Amino acid sequence: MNKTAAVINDLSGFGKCSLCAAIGVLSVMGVSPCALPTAILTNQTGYQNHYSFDFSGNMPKYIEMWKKNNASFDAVYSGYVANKEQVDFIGEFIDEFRKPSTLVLVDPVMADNGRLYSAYGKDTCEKIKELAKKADIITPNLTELCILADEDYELVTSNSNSPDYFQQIGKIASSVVGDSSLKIAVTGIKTDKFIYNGLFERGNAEFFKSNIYGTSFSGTGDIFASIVCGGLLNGLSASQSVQKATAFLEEVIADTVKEPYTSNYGVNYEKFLHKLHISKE
Ligand code: PXL
Repeated sequence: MNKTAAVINDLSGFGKCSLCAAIGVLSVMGVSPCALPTAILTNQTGYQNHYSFDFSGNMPKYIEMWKKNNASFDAVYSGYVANKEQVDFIGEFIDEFRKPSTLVLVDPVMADNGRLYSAYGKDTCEKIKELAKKADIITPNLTELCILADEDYELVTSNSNSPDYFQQIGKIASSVVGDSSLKIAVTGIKTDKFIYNGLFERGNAEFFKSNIYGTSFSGTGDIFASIVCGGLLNGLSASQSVQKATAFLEEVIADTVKEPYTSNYGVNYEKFLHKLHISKE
């Protein structure tokens, strides 16, 4: 039987992100996603016009009904929240459904390119910092890592071409790990020449290089986190999973920029999804 992942994230009509990305990626990797929406949006919030239906009022029913139905998950994977109370809810959900073998992946969605997303305030970020401590692995972008570590993103990235940049980011990641066993997969570490994803695990740092294509795209963080989740549930190491996600996104982005594109619409990943297929035969 397929492994199952409870995916707590929003459902956006446009943006190729969140639940849309997670459902496609996990399914092709042989993992059954069980969707718990945090909000239903016409499109992700980067678009100038969007409408968000906050799903908070319905979320407790999921814990109640899923428990009554004896639901059980191999992973709990959370992402975008519509308000700070939902962060408490996710913590509760993890407490209710976590078994010793459960993978808890928290994607601490908050911000990108140095800017908070429009639905996020400081108090939500403070709660997400606490939620991250419950995870086995988190998948922040560099902006989110800086928020988790109380570091100034502008200051950190102003050092991006110095020889000690990667060491500096390693130290920032270590400050978030503290003496826990948390793993951190960080996306979007940019230098003049390349963009890297990093993996920080048990005091080790590894970096995975990609070419730069000039723009960031909606949904790539969600595709990344979903591949890492699927990889880990398929028995890949964190390093193998991050490598797989990095290589996949590099190919997808290289293809996306061959045609007219918009950052808000997201990437041409659908035609590449088959490459993530993991056969269980
Ligand atoms: O991919 C991050 C994300 C997820 N969900 C919504 C968003 C964003 C980023 O803007 O707006 C609704």
